[in-house]
Amino acid sequence: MPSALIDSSNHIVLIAHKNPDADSLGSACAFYSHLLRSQKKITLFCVSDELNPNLAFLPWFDKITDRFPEDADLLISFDCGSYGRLGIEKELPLINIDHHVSNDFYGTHNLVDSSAISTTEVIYDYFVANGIKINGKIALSLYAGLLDDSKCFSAPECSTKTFAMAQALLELGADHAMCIEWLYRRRSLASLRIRGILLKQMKLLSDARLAVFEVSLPLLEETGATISECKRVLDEALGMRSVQAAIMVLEHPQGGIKLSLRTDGAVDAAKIMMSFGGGGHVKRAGTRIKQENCDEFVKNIMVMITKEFM
Ligand SMILES: [Mn+2]
Repeated sequence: MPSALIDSSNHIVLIAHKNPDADSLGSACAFYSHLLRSQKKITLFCVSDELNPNLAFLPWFDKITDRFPEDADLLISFDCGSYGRLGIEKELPLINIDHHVSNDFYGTHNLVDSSAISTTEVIYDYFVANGIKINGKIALSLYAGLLDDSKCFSAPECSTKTFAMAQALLELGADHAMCIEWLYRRRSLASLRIRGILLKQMKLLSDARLAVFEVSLPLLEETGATISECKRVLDEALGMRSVQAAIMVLEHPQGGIKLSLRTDGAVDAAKIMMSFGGGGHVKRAGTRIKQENCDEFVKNIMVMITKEFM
């Protein structure tokens, strides 16, 4: 059991994935609060040096570091479907806590539940099962991940369990208004500008079943939008009645391209992205292609998606 590994370690590093979202960071922050009660050294680590400022309301946000400690003896990763998403390579025991269907069980121990709507749900279940007390900071962190991964409780996967967990966390001190304000209401000028441009440039293919967005590097620079701000239009496109899949081809500032795919579930996004080195969930998945000329890749992916419509 993971608890034996935790008990026998001295310095635990909690890892959120590259460019972390509210689920990954919320999970790590919740676990940080929990482990602070032990007499161990705990480090909250993320390889990305620039974190989304909309996540700054999470407890311990200012404790997150991109410097990996030398005396670490245990790693715990949160919301990372594959080892590559951690952005580090260390020969240390690892507990992998996640909910991605594409998770490849890279940990020494794997606490993976692909039926969970968020990684924070996996952690909530673990805390409840082990009688671990959930304080206000933990409740807020877990709620943030639940709210974000359920798309503000609008995802069709929301179940009675989702709402029961939400109720329990609110009763334990999670602040709903604060999460909504930071995760949904606060938007930058750049994010509104890019939204307008991308919706205007959206292409519809295959009888308007596939929506395609292209984001060039100059467009990113000119608007100042972040990658996650760009990706919001994917869900909006899926709101169109004819659209079953929406894809974004984004020129990555560090070279190559980033592909993000959202589907209504009829097309398995994780399966498609896994065949191009990525991963994710049935309805949302992505991959990063680092080579320079990616046109052939993109063409193949489009063909694969359209084939799934048959
Ligand atoms: Mn997640």
